[in-house]
Parts: sequence; structure tokens; C-alpha cells
Amino acid sequence: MTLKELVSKFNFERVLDSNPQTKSLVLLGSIESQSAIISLEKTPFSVVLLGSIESQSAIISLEKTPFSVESQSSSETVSDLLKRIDEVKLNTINDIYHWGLSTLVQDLEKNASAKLNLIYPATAVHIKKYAQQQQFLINETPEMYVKYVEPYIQTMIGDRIKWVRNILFEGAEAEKTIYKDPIEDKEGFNLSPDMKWDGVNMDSLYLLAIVYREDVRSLRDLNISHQKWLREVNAKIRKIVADRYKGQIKPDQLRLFVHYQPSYYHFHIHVVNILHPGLGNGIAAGKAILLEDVIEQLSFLGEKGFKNRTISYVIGENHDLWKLGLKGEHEKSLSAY
Ligand code: M7G
Repeated sequence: MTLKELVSKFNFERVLDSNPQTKSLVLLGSIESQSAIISLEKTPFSVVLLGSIESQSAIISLEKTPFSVESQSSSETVSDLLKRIDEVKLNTINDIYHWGLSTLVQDLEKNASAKLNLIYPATAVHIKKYAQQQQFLINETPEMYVKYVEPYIQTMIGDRIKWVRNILFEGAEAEKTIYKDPIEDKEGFNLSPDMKWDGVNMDSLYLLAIVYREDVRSLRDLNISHQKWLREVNAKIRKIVADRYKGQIKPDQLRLFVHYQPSYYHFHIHVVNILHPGLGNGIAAGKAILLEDVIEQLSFLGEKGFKNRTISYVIGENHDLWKLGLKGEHEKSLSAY
């Protein structure tokens, strides 16, 4: 029997594993009453392309979508997925092991083949951010923050965060918004799908909570006066998401975290399914800090809060802050190793 024939006889029993990062799915079933395991894995590509559209820079990122079976109403059943296996080309058989390549029939609504992001017109900051580069772990002291980072933030809060104000005050992405406090609520926030989410696969659920207040640019601006507010925001986000996706995710299955340095200096919280192992460095130590840890630390940092401590994080050599002075400070401190 050919591999294709074997696959077509597969009687699905249950999903053994699914992983949104490796975009793989392992299925248990049987073929002619013998147990069989099919693993499907999207062939890799995850590319970020720089080009131009009508002579303005543009960045396109393409990423294969993970399998999305029965995790949400819009996703498909496993038997639908199995029917989509089209051509199958055998590579090798050894004993009970068979492997090869297949094509899947695609459908834009239920199982698009790739997630496509376009940034256009892309700024120099975007181009530098997305380019592969060397990374370094630095220790940013309170003095370094005042000398280099604070002035830098002032240059990064105009047009660069227009998309944030569009969401908060101009109704952008409104049809996708999950929750919105009244605009007059100074302690309120907006919760929307992050552009990193494909909007379908619950395992990779990725939302973004953006607060209304504009006096908190980053973690550095938080102090003890914000602790109660952050506790409430944390609890509220967990409840809203669990209510919205009832039966699919629980309040304690969400990872809430902030980035330091963030790319955008208007305080926001990443809200991600704990199953999601992250995209790039987004959830790695040296970039992401759990909201619970932030809240807890505020008890120990005095009135100045995070302005009072050294923060260690990973920075790329293309980052403007690196060139504006962090590199020099870092090199001075290297004698400590
Ligand atoms: P960050 O920690 O400032 O930077 O997070 P990062 O991009 O290095 O993670 C900003 C978050 O906002 C990221 O998770 C982005 O994917 C998300 N994001 C950025 N933009 C421009 C948009 C947008 O226009 N809409 C939505 N919904 N999310 C966005």
C-alpha cells in the first residue's frame, strides 16, 4: 500500500500533541485495526523580507500558521484535516516507520497556509528591529536610564505610537476589540487581539491590553502607587478572557507580562496562552517580565519604584539605545567578567 493509501485508511482516535511553535500535530488512530500515529509538521519558513512599495520601504513577514483543530468554533475537525491531505510522496520506509512529504488543500477561512504581516511604509526603526543582529545582555542602572533612555523615549512617543492612540481613541480595530473601558475611566484599558495572533488558534492566543493613562511609558515608570491598580487590571483581564473564551481557557492559563525594553512606549500588557512558547525572544527571560512579579516587586522598591533598580535585559546591536550610549557603558562594565 502506498503511504497515501495508508493515510487515507487512518481512523482518527485522539490528538496526542499539538504545538503552535513547531506547528506540529501528532494524531493517534488506527489503520486496519492496528494502532497508528501520524505526525504532521508544517515545513519551515519564517522569513522577514525587506523591499519597497511605490518607493517606500516595506517589510513583509510570512510565517506558516499552526494546525488549528477543534480549538475554536471556526477551526476544523481532525477528520476534515485528514481529508485535506492531498498528494503524498514517500521518502523512506524502515520497518514500521514511514515518512515523506504531503500537500494540504488550503482554505483561507479555516486553514490558511501562512500568516502574513505587512509593515508599510516601514521606518528605519522597524528595519533595524527585524534584521538579524548580535544580542547582548546589559545591566541598565538608574543613572543609565536617566542619561540615555529617558531622552530616547521622548523621541519615540509621537507618530511612532499613533496605532496605539488609534485603538484607544479613534476606533481602530474596533470590530475585533474584546473589551473596552469607558474612555473617561483613567484607570481603564482596551483589550484587543495582538497583531501576532492569527485570530484562530487558541493555543497561540495572543492579546494586548493597552491602558488609557499616558503617564506610564514603561516598566520604569511604575512605583508603589500603581500596585493596587495593576492588581485589579491583572484580575480583570484574566476574568474577561476566561469569560470570552469559556471552556477553552481558564484565568490561570494565561501568561501576562510586560517587555523591557518595549518597542512602543505606552504601557501595555501582553496576554498570552501559557501553551504558547513564544515568538522570537518575546517571552524569553531578558525581555519579558511576568505582571505578577512586577506587582510583587513594587512592595520592595520604595517610592521611586522601578526607577530605583538596575534592570538586566537583552538588547540588539541595531537598537538606537545601544548606539546612543548603552554600548559604551556596557563595554566599561565588561571588566567585571
Ligand atoms: P512591545 O513589547 O512594545 O514590543 O509590544 P514587541 O513588538 O517587541 O513585542 C507591542 C505589541 O503590540 C506587540 O506584541 C505587537 O505585536 C503589538 N502590535 C504592534 N502594532 C503596531 C500593533 C497594531 O497595530 N495592532 C495590534 N493589535 N497590535 C499591535
